[in-house]
Amino acid sequence: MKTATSVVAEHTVATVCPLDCPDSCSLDVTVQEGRITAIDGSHANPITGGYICAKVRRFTERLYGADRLLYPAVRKGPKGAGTFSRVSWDEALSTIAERMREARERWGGESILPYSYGGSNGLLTQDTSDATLFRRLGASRLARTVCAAPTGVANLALYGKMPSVVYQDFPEAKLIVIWGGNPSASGIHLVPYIREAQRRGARLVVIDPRTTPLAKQADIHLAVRPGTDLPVALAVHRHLFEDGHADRAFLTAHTRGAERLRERAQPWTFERAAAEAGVAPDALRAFADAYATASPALIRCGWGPERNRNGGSASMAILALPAVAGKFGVRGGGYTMSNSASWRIDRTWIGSEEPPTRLVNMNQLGRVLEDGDPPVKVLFVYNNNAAVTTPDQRRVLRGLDREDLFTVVFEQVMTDTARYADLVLPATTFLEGYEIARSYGTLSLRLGQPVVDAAGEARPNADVFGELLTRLDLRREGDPSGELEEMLDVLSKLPGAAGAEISERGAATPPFDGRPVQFQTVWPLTPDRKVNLFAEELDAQAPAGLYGYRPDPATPEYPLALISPASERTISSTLAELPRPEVRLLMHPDDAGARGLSEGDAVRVFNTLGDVRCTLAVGGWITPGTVSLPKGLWRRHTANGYTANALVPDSLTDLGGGACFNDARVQVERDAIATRPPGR
Ligand SMILES: Nc1nc2c(c(=O)[nH]1)N[C@H]1C(S)=C(S)[C@@H](COP(=O)(O)OP(=O)(O)OC[C@H]3O[C@@H](n4cnc5c(=O)[nH]c(N)nc54)[C@H](O)[C@@H]3O)O[C@H]1N2
Ligand SMILES: Nc1nc2c(c(=O)[nH]1)N[C@H]1C(S)=C(S)[C@@H](COP(=O)(O)OP(=O)(O)OC[C@H]3O[C@@H](n4cnc5c(=O)[nH]c(N)nc54)[C@H](O)[C@@H]3O)O[C@H]1N2
Ligand code: SF4
Ligand SMILES: [Mo]
Repeated sequence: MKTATSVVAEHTVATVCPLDCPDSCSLDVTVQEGRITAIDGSHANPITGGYICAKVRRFTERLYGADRLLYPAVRKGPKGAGTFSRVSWDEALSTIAERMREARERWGGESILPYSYGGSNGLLTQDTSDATLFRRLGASRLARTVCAAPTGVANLALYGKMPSVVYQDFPEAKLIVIWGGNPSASGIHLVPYIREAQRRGARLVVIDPRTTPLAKQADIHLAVRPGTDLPVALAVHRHLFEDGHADRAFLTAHTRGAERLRERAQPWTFERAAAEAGVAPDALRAFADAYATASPALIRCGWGPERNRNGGSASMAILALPAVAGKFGVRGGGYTMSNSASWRIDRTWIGSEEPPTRLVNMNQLGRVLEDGDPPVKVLFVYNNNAAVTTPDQRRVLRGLDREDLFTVVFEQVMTDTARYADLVLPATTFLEGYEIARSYGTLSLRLGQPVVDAAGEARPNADVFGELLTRLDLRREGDPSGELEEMLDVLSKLPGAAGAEISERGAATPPFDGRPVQFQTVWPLTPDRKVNLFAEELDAQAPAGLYGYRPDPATPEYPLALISPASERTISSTLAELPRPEVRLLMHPDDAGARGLSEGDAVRVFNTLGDVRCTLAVGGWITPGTVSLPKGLWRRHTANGYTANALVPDSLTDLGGGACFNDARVQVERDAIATRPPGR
């Protein structure tokens, strides 16, 4: 029985999860005496349905954990060692301002490189005062290409990023194709809608080198070799055109370039594409037939197909299928890609008054740190953990190790990147500040609000970049100052009534009733409102032409394709500091047998770029010839402190300058060091 003394004042605050995940969950956060005691899903966003993922339920372990950064600090000891001593904010900010001034005077503004990606992924913590600061400084610009660049180019070229099918309409489909996506880990709230469709009789196709949880339940699973989606999709196009399944009326009325696409698909017979992808031609034919004849048919394109040399053309070919097959115009038909553009929020004004400067592709960070001209002298990392999430990790670490580089890392926890900082700044989390969270899975735009006070001296991005604007004499009249003003400024720039609605009730009314139907309520946003099946400018950009296939980079020395997909433990590398079971490289039994390896062995995964030492898991749920390590590992998770990115080349995708994470080709052997007897 509760007595008066045992009742501790407890209250619940409603907010939203802004992390880089398509679901954008609405949260109920329980607070007791100024500390968060529980985080759970609410029903404010119907998609959340009262539950959230296990990792964000554990977010308090990050908030109050030993890795949390509480004070600004300067490096003591060698770079990478992670030894720091506390300084005041005033001292930290004046040091940064001084170093930036110095670099700009001596080496030019472009010697300053801001480096950031999603972080809290909302509209407030990036592309606001940070962008203003770096543009006015004349710093190098960053091409944010580590994710979604190829799919973004494809979706823009084909459809002008037309809004796409949301989770709620998946149950309307009679055929669902999950193409290189694993929502069971990377967007868990989609899964019940797929199951509902299956209950209603829909067929499920999964195209993935791994037997993902959904692949296990699929009617057809094409376990393709990574990087071969382009031939697979082109073989389906060929079939549609050749066997009378192409929707001629739709093609004439709503598309251009169909003939060029047909020509490029022509060489890809089922047999040839299947051989390239390592699947049975009959299975590929069965998929093509099922797709041609089902309605509504829905393709959910994930981010697996984009992360290789053919990623742009592959995404184009996949997303073009519903146009050629005539799958639009019905609820539950068409495609799903990122919906982040669906709110039509224009942020191109940011820094547009400043002259353009050098554009650095973020996937080549190591390269620019080593060989940049002008050299990078000040690196300012925020919303990102480059030391583990960027290709060619060894080169990135060599760059971060440069004694003449002044690195600032603005972070929530002591990440592997923060360990390389000359100066670390503590950042608030989404539970300690405001955020405007825009979903890219469904259509939701919600306000996140501070639930508790900031830990230690942590400060929000807006405050820190705003303060630097002042200290560098770059502040102009009308610039918002501090987090609250910045938020009001962002709200005032949102289209239509969105800003007012968010101020009033914390959420904006989604466009198209939140459930767009492609070619019924939403149409392509291309200049001529048609689907552009063959963008000439992309044909000129792609090294092998648009829809041109570049062969597998495997060699006899490095025959295995290494992939590193999203795991349920982290969001990219966020939350990787939490305890987890031992990390293992997954390998098919045939590949293990051929190397005399078995479950639990210490192995060395290597190529010319580097090696990763870890433990082996053997299982049939990955296709032979492909091995897998989780995305988002920290250096502490492997025996030698390297992650999958130590094996990933910094080459770029055919379109969009994207990362080729899944073009890593490797060999695996027993780890001679680890198996040496102790005391060597
Ligand atoms: N739990 C969790 N959720 C996340 C994230 C996370 O790290 N953890 N990350 C978030 C972010 S940043 C993103 S971008 C999304 C990504 O979400 P997803 O679209 O699911 O992307 P990935 O996990 O990269 O890969 C998806 C699937 O593609 C397969 N795959 C790999 N290479 C290929 C290929 O060449 N072809 C095909 N057909 N399949 C391939 C992989 O085996 C994997 O099952 O998830 C977001 N959600
Ligand atoms: N091998 C391999 N590597 C990959 C991928 C892969 O599939 N394979 N996937 C790639 C993909 S899809 C993505 S999106 C990238 C993501 O790579 P990153 O952009 O590095 O993402 P995270 O690892 O989540 O790191 C984000 C950091 O931002 C910090 N942060 C969050 N909110 C704030 C804030 O408000 N202020 C400040 N100052 N900091 C904040 C977090 O604490 C976290 O450490 O990783 C890529 N890396
Ligand atoms: S990470 Fe995704 S599933 Fe987890 S709480 Fe956030 S939005 Fe929801
Ligand atoms: Mo991503």
